[in-house]
Amino acid sequence: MNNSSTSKVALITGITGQDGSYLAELLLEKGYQVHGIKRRASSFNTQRIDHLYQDQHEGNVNFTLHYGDLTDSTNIIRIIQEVQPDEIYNLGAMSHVKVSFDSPEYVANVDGIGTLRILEAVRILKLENKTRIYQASTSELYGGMPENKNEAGFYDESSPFYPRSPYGVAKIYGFWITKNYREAYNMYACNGILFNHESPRRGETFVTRKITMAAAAIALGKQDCLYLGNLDSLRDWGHAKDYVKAMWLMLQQDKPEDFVIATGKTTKVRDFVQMAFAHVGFTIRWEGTGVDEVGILDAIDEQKYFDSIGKEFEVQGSTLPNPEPRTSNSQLRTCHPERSRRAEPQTPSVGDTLVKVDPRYFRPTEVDLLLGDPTKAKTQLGWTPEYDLQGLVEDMMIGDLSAHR
Ligand code: NDP
Ligand code: GDR
Repeated sequence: MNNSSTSKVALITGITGQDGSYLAELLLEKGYQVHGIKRRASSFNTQRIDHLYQDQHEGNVNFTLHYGDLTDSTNIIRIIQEVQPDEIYNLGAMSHVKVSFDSPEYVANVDGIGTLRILEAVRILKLENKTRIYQASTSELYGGMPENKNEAGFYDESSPFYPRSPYGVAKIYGFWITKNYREAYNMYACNGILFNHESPRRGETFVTRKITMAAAAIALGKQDCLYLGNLDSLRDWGHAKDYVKAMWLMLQQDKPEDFVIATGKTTKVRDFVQMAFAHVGFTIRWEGTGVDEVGILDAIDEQKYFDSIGKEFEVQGSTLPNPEPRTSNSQLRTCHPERSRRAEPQTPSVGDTLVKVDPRYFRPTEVDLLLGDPTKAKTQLGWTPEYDLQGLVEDMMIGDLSAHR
């Protein structure tokens, strides 16, 4: 193991995920030796970190990947023993709330007991006085229960928990076992209670990324329609690049504590949809109610459209803007699930249905509203986010449009 320099050594579980990739970049910039645990998959799963990888034969290697899994204690103990990390960031998890209803036992094992495995490994290896641990806790612990908000209407470090999914329930075990090991064994172990954070690297089935990918593809005539679940849930969305900075700051304090990381603003899914489409000059109008609600293309700002897609895109099919609404028949045709990808690119016209509700994306129990108070992180950690929601949407839209180049 090449740990010869005096730089700090970090181990990241979940390094192939959204946060793991940004955190690895941040720590490498700070001069850390970064180790990550990746899972073996039948196809490559390292797209988010490939740019960080150096050929092991070229020397000066400060980025190392190890095969492993949070369900495998012996593997976790062996890797921690080899790496002797100063800091462990436990980001590995089955992180999709809806999917956790399908695989509840697996989620308990990875997201709940996986956290215990990390803590126990550090204890077994007698690294308590050397290794600091960050646990990826979540705003899902609050469950969006209105009565548990503070007087100002936010969730903060003192708000009670009421998880509403197998994911949330597994993560609450991770939260408490981290706190318990801190108190029982005097370990430096922190929970970051992070509210939703997104980026161009966000997994494609989370709602923001699903929306920005669809808005880009629809604008370019490569997709007909976006199918969503609950349009009215409210989320406190920040940028993952800002949030990994808070993770690092939490492990640099004199004593370990838990922190809420959030923007302090909340937005409906339907408003995020409108912001994403606005980036390409499309105005969306909502019609209908419940499962029959649709988002219709109400107007097109032609200048904005061409500015955002860039002149290098070749837009085929109908020219923009097309002021003629299509017939209701053609609206139905363009929104058929099995035809959501078009053989021939065709840009949408005013009057087209671009968004539809599909109850398949509803959850058995929903978290209706999340809104966090980051005051403690801002005052105690000096954490200052750079992105607001508009900046986040722009960054994601630019990323998803450029994927079509
Ligand atoms: P992602 O889903 O993008 O990444 C999850 C990572 O965990 C991936 O690297 C994945 O590997 C890995 N992983 C999954 N199962 C296992 C396993 N059994 N053993 C080892 N590794 C595993 O999540 P994010 O980056 O968005 O989130 C990072 C962490 O923060 C997660 O714990 C998440 O629950 C938590 N969190 C996220 C928030 C957000 O808004 N993004 C908010 C609050 C908390 P692979 O690539 O092979 O699938
Ligand atoms: P969330 O994120 O459940 O908050 O968990 P997600 O983006 O999946 O859902 C946010 C809200 O949007 C609604 N929604 C849809 N969600 C998805 N995925 N797909 C849809 O089509 C859709 N339509 C509407 C959802 O019902 C929900 O209300 C994320 C994850 O990153 C967790 O790991 C993390 O802990 C929390 O954020 C904080």
